[in-house]
Amino acid sequence: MLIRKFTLSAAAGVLTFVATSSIAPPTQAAERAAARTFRTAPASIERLRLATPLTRENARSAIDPVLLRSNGSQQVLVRFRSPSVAESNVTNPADGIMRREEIRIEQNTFVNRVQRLAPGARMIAEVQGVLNAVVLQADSATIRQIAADPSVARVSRVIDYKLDLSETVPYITASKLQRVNKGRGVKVAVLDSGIDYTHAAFGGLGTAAAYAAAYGTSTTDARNTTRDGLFPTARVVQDFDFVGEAWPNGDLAPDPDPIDCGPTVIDCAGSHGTHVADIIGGATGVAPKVKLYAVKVCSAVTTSCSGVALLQGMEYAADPNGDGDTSDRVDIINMSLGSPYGQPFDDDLAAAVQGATKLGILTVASAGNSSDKPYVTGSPGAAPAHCRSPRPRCPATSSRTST
Ligand SMILES: [Ca+2]
Ligand SMILES: [Ca+2]
Ligand SMILES: [Ca+2]
Repeated sequence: MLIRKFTLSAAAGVLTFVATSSIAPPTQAAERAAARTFRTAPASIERLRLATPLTRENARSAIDPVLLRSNGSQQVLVRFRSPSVAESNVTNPADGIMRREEIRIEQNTFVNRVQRLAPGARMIAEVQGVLNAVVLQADSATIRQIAADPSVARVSRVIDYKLDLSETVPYITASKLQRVNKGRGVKVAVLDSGIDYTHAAFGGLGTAAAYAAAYGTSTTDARNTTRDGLFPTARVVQDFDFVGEAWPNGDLAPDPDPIDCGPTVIDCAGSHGTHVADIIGGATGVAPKVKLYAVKVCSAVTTSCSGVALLQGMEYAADPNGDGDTSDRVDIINMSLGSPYGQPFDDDLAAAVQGATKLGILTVASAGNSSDKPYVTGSPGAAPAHCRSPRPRCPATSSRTST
């Protein structure tokens, strides 16, 4: 048997519902495509359309025009003409430290000048490394004077950003479903790099101390091989680690704790599974009431996923307690991963997807992450799984859906 290596998809939101029963003849498909009404972008994006195109030149005005129309005290970001540490092309750490101190002196001198013009102005933040800039709290009446300082390149608004999921849920029309059921009663196995079940998005404490208690402080820490009395939790209810922390640089080393290897751990490439699980069933996810099964099948130190562990993980999802009775199977298996160019007839994981579908499990897998080239879907997303009707958990339609 050829054991493929599967790779975590870069964009967890690019998914294909694998379960299909038939492919419509080309003529019908073409007619449906011609009649399809495409959704418009979310309203918040429509509102962002510009009356005139944004160009490099008109984007570089010295003062953000919105600030000139503002009143009262404002937070403004002031960028300077002199280069940041990053822009200074320093070649050793000592020069970088020296350049940072030069910039800091320049910034403090500038702030002193501003406070002589506007005594109420104060500095909120300063950066020298990635950008040479300070953030000021200043009265809008003084903005032109601030921008006139010879060291200043630009004065602009401080823009706050928001989590992408806040618009994703309504855009994929999941909001309508959430009004009916937020996934309550649905079991979803996330076959990935594990889940950080101590994360606040899953009802955990969300502290570094809680994570360290569950994972430890290095990939060789024994705490990432044991449940330590910290698992299961209310949201992440079942789990298994089919990989361990060393593979592919060492042997597969299964253990009962699939906690994801997070960024606080040295030499760690994890977190993908936690990210995917948050999209699915985190506090602000698509279906925040689902029960998550954390099935670790991907490496903690690379982006590879073990073909062996994936098959074992699918088997686990179909019969979590291993007693041969699949009535305890999950409802959905999510695999945000794939192998480029895989085809259903020569891929064992695709065959396993078909088997899981016959057991009544809907499998969701990534597709379209390999750019615009032939066979872009890859495997197991290309699996021609059949859903036997009338199984209550089978999709009602027979269409393949890419989102
Ligand atoms: Ca542990
Ligand atoms: Ca483990
Ligand atoms: Ca069972």
